[in-house]
Amino acid sequence: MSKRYTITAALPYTNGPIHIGHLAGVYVPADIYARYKRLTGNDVAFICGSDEHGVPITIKAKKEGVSPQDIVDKYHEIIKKSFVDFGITFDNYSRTSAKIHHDTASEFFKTLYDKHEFIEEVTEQLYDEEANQFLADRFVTGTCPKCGNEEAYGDQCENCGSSLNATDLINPKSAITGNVPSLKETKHWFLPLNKYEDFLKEWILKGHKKDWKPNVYGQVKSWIDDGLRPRAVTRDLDWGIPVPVPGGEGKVLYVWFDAPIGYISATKEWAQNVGKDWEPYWKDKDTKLVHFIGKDNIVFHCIIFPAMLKAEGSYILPDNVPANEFLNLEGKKLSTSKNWAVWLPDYLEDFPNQQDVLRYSLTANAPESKDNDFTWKDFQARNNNELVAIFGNFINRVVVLTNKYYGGIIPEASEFSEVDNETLAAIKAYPSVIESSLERYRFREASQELMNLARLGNKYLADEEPWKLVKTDEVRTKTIMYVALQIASALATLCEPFLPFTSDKLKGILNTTDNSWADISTKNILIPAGHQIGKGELLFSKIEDKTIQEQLDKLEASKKANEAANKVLEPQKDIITFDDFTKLDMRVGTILEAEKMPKTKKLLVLKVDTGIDIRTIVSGIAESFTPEEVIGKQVTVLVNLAPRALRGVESEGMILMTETPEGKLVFVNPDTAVNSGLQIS
Ligand code: B3M
Ligand code: ZN
Repeated sequence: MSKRYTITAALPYTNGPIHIGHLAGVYVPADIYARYKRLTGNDVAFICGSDEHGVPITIKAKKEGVSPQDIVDKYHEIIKKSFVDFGITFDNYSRTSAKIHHDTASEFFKTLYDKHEFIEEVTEQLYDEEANQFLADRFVTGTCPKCGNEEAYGDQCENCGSSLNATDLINPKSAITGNVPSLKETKHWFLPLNKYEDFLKEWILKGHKKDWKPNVYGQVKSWIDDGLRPRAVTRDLDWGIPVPVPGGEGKVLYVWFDAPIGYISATKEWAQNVGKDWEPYWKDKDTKLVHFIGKDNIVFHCIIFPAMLKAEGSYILPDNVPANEFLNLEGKKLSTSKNWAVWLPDYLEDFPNQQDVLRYSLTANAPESKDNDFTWKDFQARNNNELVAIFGNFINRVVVLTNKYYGGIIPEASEFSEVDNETLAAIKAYPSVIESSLERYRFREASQELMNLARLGNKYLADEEPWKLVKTDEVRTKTIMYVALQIASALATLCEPFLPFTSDKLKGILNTTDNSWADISTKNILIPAGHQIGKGELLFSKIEDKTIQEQLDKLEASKKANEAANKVLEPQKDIITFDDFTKLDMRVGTILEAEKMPKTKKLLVLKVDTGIDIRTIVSGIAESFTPEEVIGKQVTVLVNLAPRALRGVESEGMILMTETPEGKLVFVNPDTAVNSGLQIS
C-alpha cells in the first residue's frame, strides 16, 4: 500500500568534503531506503542540506583566515556536487543559510517563546577573556564528567555520547586560545527537557519504539533514565540565526536548535519548487518520518528535536531513527583533522564510473550494529570476488551466450523442468526477502540477499551447462537461456537501490522497459521471448593490487603531510658564540660513489670528494634516494665532525639535509655548481 515518507539524512557540517564515514553511516543507507521506497510506489520526500552554522564552521574559517560565509559557500558546492555524482537522490539538498530556513527556524523559536515553552535565565557561562568570547560547544574541551574522556566538547562527549552543558566539563580549556576560561553572566533561553520526560518515556520507552535498533534504543533509554535537564538553545555568537525575541540582540540560535528545523525548511523549499504542499510531509499522522544519522547525533534526534516538535505541537514525530555506528579506516578512527579519511571527491576522481563499487562495499560492510573497519583490501575483495566474480560474471555469461546463440533475441521456452520451476519461483520470492531486511534497516543483509540472487543465477548456469547442451539439445538450451534471462531481468530491477549505476547499465544491455519491484514477484514473464537485447558490456572490472597499493600510499602520504603541516617547529637552540660557529668546517662536497649498506633500510655508504680528500660518509638517506640518484650531486658536508663507526664502517663527516612535509629528505646544496672543497661561512 502506498504511503507517504519523509526521509531525512543528517545535514553535513559544511566545513569539509564528505568522506566514507559519512557515506557508510548515513547517506548510502538513506539513499538505498529512499530508492527502495520510491521503487515500491510510495510518495517520498528525501531531504538533506548543508548545516552551515555552528562552531565547526567558525573554527575552520578562523584557521583558514576567511569568513564563515566563504567556508560554507565553498564546501556547500563541493558536497552538493559529490552527492549528485555519487548517485544520492535527494529530492532537495538545501542549506541552512537559505532565507526560507532562517524564516522557518525564527518562526519556530517565536512560536515556542510565545507559548512560554522556554525558561529565560541569566547564568554564568564559560568565557575566554583573551578571545573576548563566550565558550560553548566546540569552542571548549575538557574532561567528560560521565566517562572521563579528556577531549569532550562543550555540548557533547563523543566517547560516551552524553549531551553536556559546557559548565559540566571538568578542567575546561578554550579551543581558541588554550586558556582556562573564567565565568561570566549572560542571558539565554532554555528548553526545559525535564518537562518532556514523561512524554519521552511514554513515546519511546512504552511506545512502539522497541523495534528501534538496539544501539539507538539503549542510548536513549539510558539518558531518559539518568534524568533530563533544561538545555540552552541560544548562544553568544555572531554566526547563526539571530534570536528573534526581545533581549536576543547579539545572540544566535544554538546550531542544534536550527539544524533539525533545516529538514522542515528544505521540505518547504522542495514543495515550492515542485508545486506541492509541504505540510502533509510533516503534519499528517499517516506520514512516516525516518531520520538517518550517525550515532553521535542520537540525542539530538531522539530527545531534543522530538521535544521541540512536541512543544510546537503541530508536527509528527519520527517513526524511526536508524542510526549507525562509526566506520574506521584501516584500523584507525576516521579523522578530518588528522587527514585520515577517504574523501568522496577524491574517490570519484580516482575511480571514475565506479560509484557502485564503493556503495556496495560500504553497504556489505556497514557499521550497522557495531563500529566497523573499511580497508582497501576488503574493498578490492568485494569488487573482485563478488561484483565481478558473481554478479558481473553471471550477467556477462547470459548476455554473451544470448548474442552468440540467438543474435541477441530472447529464445522461446519449452517445457520447464523442476529446477526451472524452482528457479522461477525463487525469483518471485526475492523482493519480499530483500524487503524484509530493508524494513528492519538491515542493509548489509539486504545487499547479501541481492548477491544471492546473482549466485542463484550462476549456480543455475553451472548446473544446466547450456554451453555443452547447445551441441546436443537446442530446445532445452533455449529454455535454460530463457530462464537465465528472467534472473538477469529481475537483478536489473532489484539492484537499483544498491547499485543504481549498474542497474541503469544493465537495463541498457537488456534493452528493457522497466519492471517495477512488485512486477518481479507477480509477473510470470519479466522479459519476453522475441525481445532483442543489446551487446555485452562489462558491468564491473577487476581492481588490481597496484591500484589498491596506490590508495594505501596516498593515505599514508596525506597523513604524513598533515603531521608535517601541524608539526610544531622546534624552539630555537641555545645561543652560541661566533667562535663556536667558526669551529664548524663546512665544505661543498661532491658525491662520487654510493651503495646501499647491506641489511639496512636507511643507510647509504658514500664516497665524497671534499676537496681536501675523498672520504667515506655513511648517510641515512636510503629511503629518499637510490644510490644512482645521488652520484654526482653537490652537497654540504660538515668535514670536521669526529669520525664514528656505523655498522662497522667509519663515517668521516656529515651531509646536511632537511625534510619536506611529505617526509622526503632533501640536500642543502649550493644552487650553482662550484668546486668541491669551497668553504661555507
Ligand atoms: N551537522 C552533525 C554532524 O555532521 C550535524 C548534523 C545535523 S542534522 C540536523 O555530525
Ligand atoms: Zn563521556
